[in-house]
Amino acid sequence: MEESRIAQPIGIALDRFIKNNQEQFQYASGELSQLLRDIALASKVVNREINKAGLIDIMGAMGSQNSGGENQQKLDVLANIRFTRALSKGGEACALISEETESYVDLNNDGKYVIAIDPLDGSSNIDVNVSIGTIFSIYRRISPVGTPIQPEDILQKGTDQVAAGYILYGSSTMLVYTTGHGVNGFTYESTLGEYFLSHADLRMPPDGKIFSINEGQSLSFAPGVAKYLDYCKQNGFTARYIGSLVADFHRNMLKGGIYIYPATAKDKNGKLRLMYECNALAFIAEQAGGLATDGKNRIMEIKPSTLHQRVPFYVGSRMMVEKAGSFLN
Ligand code: P6P
Repeated sequence: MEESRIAQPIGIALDRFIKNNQEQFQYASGELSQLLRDIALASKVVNREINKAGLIDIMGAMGSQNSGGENQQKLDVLANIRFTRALSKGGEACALISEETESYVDLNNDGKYVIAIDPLDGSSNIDVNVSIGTIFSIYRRISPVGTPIQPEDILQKGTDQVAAGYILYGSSTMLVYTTGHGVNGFTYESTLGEYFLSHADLRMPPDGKIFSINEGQSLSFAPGVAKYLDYCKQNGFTARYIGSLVADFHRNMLKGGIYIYPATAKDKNGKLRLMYECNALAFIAEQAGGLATDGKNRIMEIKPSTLHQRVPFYVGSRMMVEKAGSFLN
């Protein structure tokens, strides 16, 4: 059944849009507004720091590593601080799962929501001025409000998400999110410090001719992946790989396409993280008519076993993801 999508005029401010739609949110509506407001606020601060990165000493590596052993960029750490602080002050979140912290962060036992976030994905692109992004998922806690966080609050399946989104710090900065009633995109107007609806009820083209994959690792791809790439080339598809997941995903969302990060010799389960990268983009893709799998299974059906679990990731236009799967299985 087509869920109700309240049409909103292009140009409406994010706050007003959230208020106009909050009765669609199946839980206490004001809380979602507060959570999204907290995330939007933090993104405005991160956006400002990204835009002046070349002018102040926040480029380059920290000299430390994150939970996955990846070198942290200075802006990774800054972004993590900004989002953690905004969500902590907001009071709605009880726990935060972040790529930048080994365990989850206990925020507030009275909070009703768990946030999973990649504060700044693709941050190695910062120094070369390539688009980067923030990716987030919002879950409802399972254990009683007011009690300590439990493991079941943290390791929830993607189908349990109540909202998800990304911020793309690109030629313009955009916030794109869903609460399960379609996908809407907002463009940031920095002189006003506000996001405005620019892409109402986004729909991912059911098919496409763009494939995004790092073929530098193709020698270690499974045969089915190699065969699918041959199929793309034999049919004259275009290769586009920015090296920044949110940017590649957003382009495929608008133009149609598939993004693939498969298992490789280096990353036996792929490189991308289920909890704070794949689930959020899978939710958005499906809400826009697309599809996300690990090559075989629907991403959002995967039961997480660890916080920083990696999964192979095939996401984009439904017919392309299905076609890729037909070569793999
Ligand atoms: P590779 C960035 O580190 C990231 O997580 C995604 O944003 C991007 O698509 C991918 O990894 C790039 O990885 O191995 O192709 O450099």
